Amino acid sequence: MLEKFSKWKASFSTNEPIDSKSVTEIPKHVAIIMDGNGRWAKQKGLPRIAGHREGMKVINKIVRQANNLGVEILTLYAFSTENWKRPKTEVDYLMKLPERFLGIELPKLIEQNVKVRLMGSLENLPEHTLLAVQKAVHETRNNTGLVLNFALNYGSRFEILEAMKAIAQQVQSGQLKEQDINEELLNKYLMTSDLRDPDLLIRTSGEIRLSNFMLWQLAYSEFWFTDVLWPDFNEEHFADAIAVYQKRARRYGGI
Ligand code: V0D
Repeated sequence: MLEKFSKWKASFSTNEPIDSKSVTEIPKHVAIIMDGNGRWAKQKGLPRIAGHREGMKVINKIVRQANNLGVEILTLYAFSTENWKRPKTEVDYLMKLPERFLGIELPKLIEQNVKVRLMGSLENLPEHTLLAVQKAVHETRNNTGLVLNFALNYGSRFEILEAMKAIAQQVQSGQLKEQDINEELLNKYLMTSDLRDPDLLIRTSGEIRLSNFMLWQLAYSEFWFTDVLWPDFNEEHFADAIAVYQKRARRYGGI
């Protein structure tokens, strides 16, 4: 029934109603747009790839801290469907980063009981990148700690369109009725079907936009923006974001 999406979906949506009590709690799902790597390099007179390399080093610090704080899911926006438009040399370098990162970090992630997960279309990735990420997913599949969800070649509109097409097919073949289409059903067709929605979105580098990231899933999330560039982002900034999240009243379109 959902075979087209079997590579993304593992089980039904676990989104649960959230009430005001969760305000003082640690956000269960934190999503981060890791922006500003190119700008960081430019400011230092270095090539853009130097910024990407430095940005990669920040990930393990934040993973460790998120895991220690009791965050359940950390989603990192690593490469968007739009990033293919960048110069080939930069794209080629970026595609080597998953292997480089995992070569160093996979044993440490396993040690920390982290479960690696991916969202995005993996079809267009180079073979070497695909093999590295699939190995990480496989070797951490039984881990029960932090879920580390890499958004790789991910675009939210593409994700929603693919879900719409799959639902349309089901309706056309008579397996679904129009009346069956609701939020819960759409959730099941998204690449996040086995994840709750993010509680907190962090974007670094001063840009105040979503850039096609998790448009559906961020409908009720708290947003936290900082001018800090991703390579300069550290545990203290992450703690600041969580503290702000904890102070904000969360209201769901009403009282
Ligand atoms: C560059 C800052 C880790 C953002 C971080 C291919 C831009 C460093 C990964 C990674 C990138 C992805 C999947 C995975 C393990 C690691 C990564 C890309 C870029 C895009 F399973 N860092 N990183 N992927 N950068």
